[in-house]
Amino acid sequence: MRSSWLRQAFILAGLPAAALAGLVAAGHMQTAAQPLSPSGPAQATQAQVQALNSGTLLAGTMVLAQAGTASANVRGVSSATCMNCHGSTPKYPVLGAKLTYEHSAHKLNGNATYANGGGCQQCHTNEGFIEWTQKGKIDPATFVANPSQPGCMTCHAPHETGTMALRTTKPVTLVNKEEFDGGKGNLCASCHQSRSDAKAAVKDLPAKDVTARLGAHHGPQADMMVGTNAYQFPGKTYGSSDHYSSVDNTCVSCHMNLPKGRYSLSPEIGGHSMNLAGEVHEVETLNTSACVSCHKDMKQAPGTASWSKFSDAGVQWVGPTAVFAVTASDDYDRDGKKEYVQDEVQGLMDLLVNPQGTGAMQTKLAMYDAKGTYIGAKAAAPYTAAQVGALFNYRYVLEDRSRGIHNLTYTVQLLTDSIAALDPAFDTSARPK
Ligand code: HEC
Ligand code: HEC
Ligand code: HEC
Ligand code: HEC
Ligand code: HEC
Ligand code: HEC
Ligand SMILES: [Ca+2]
Repeated sequence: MRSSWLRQAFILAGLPAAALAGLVAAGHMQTAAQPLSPSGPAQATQAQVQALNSGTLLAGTMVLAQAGTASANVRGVSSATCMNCHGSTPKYPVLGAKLTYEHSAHKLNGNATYANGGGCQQCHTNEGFIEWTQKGKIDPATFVANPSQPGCMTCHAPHETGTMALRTTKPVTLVNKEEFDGGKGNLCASCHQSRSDAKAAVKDLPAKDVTARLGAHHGPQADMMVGTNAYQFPGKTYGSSDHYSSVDNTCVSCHMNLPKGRYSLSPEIGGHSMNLAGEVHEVETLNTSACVSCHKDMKQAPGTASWSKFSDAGVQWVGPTAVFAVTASDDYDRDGKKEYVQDEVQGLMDLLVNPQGTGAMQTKLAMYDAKGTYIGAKAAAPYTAAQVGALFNYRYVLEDRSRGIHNLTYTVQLLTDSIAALDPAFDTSARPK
């Protein structure tokens, strides 16, 4: 171990030296070419502090170094600073945040090793995202040698800043050049955005080019919230509902709000789980705590429809799962009943593709088979832009995954127009203005 002073700082900070040794061995920490090695009381000179701050040394010691600038007494200050997060009465609830994070897809899905390189690392790996925030781009020709899932250090930079401030909250320019500016939700939008510009992707195309991958990619939530970058049919006007403009910090306020009260707090919903749905003592529970500040009577209700979700083959259906009990103001899917908003949206989705095989994209066009497998690229005849657009919109809503909650107006408009493009007999009178 070259930097024995570091070991000393960790010991002083009450952290086991073994933890440090493990990190250095794992390559998480860089040691300087000329390590600082004060013997006796820990002292840092101005030059040493500059070396630390230049980033050539272990990031975790910067806090310590900055503090050291004033007093040059690393010992006292460093342990106090570390205690803000690692002490027994920490200023920041690091351990609690970690508990809920254990239930997040960020931790659990494990695509960091798969979606690495080719530009994928920007959103799928901790290392790639940090590189992107620092350089404004990543080199798609490189890949991360030991990639890790998005984690604490992806969204925060505690060892650089000494606080749990977010690594970025800059407004995000979406792929179609529209801006997403949703406060702290800008962090989320940096990754949860479409990777494809609908205007460029949707045109008359030979069937072989209408592949299983044509579309927005898995997380177009930022585009959906703004109400942009789906295929907008010529001659139609599109609008948005209020969540993007009225919910401060957008994504963060709804997804990370903590339920309150005895027995309601659960690591599966709210906080760093980022889930709005989970199980609380084996009961399927929606996190309505995120909604009640505005919709004061928000409740959950059993869902009636199975929920279509992306699968590698095409679509699969799960559920029915619980829905937010907000009755729609119209019968959007024209089945004669005004249902809860998410059930109406699912009804519209099922008019395009459903498990009975009677959806417009299964009968009017042979894009999906009865099982929900995508077969569209095998057709003989080419597709028109309107047909490709309907497919784009179907996938955009499917991958948004909120069944209308992010932006009900835009969602219903897109689906209504897409169904009507394939089935001119469809009654569009419930389309929101
Ligand atoms: C701009 C950010 C971004 C880039 C670049 C990106 N992804 Fe993703 N990807 C996401 C987000 C966000 C999700 C999760 C979306 C959700 O769950 O709604 C996701 C989800 C996935 C999933 C999981 C799907 C599932 O439901 O299991 C796979 C697989 C995936 N991406 C592969 C890739 C590959 C391969 C690449 C590179 C070719 C890539 N991604 C590039 C943001 C990105
Ligand atoms: C995907 C991004 C993301 C990841 C990963 C993440 N956080 Fe956070 N964290 C946030 C956001 C957003 C907030 C809310 C910030 C705010 O309101 O200022 C937050 C807030 C916090 C806070 C409260 C800060 C305060 O000022 O009270 C703590 C503590 C925290 N996170 C710890 C962690 C820990 C520990 C991990 C890893 C287990 C982690 N975070 C992983 C995004 C993330
Ligand atoms: C602003 C909060 C904050 C401060 C201050 C802070 N840390 Fe951390 N530290 C974290 C978070 C968050 C993690 C990740 C938690 C986890 O994964 O369990 C972490 C993790 C660690 C780890 C485990 C290795 C790793 O990277 O996950 C070590 C060791 C550590 N910190 C040492 C220190 C030392 C030494 C100091 C003082 C010089 C310090 N920390 C100051 C927030 C902080
Ligand atoms: C570094 C990029 C990145 C950031 C920043 C990020 N996410 Fe994610 N998010 C992902 C990826 C990638 C996945 C899918 C995980 C996987 O496949 O490995 C995901 C998954 C999710 C899921 C679970 C979806 C599912 O399939 O169950 C939710 C919910 C989510 N993110 C919300 C948020 C929120 C809210 C924020 C901001 C506080 C945020 N994310 C910030 C990349 C990111
Ligand atoms: C008005 C509250 C609200 C806002 C704001 C919001 N979401 Fe959501 N989001 C929801 C609801 C509700 C769902 C559906 C959850 C369910 O029914 O399981 C959802 C679903 C999701 C999912 C799929 C989760 C899953 O388990 O399948 C992801 C990922 C997601 N949102 C990310 C985001 C991102 C990123 C932003 C900001 C760009 C955002 N959300 C803004 C309420 C919100
Ligand atoms: C900051 C305030 C705010 C929060 C938080 C919020 N909403 Fe809303 N929501 C609104 C406003 C404003 C509207 C538009 C006015 C209206 O239709 O009531 C709206 C509309 C809706 C609609 C559409 C109603 C319709 O038929 O047009 C649904 C559904 C909805 N919200 C669900 C939710 C859910 C679920 C959550 C929590 C996950 C949530 N909202 C959180 C402010 C909020
Ligand atoms: Ca209906």
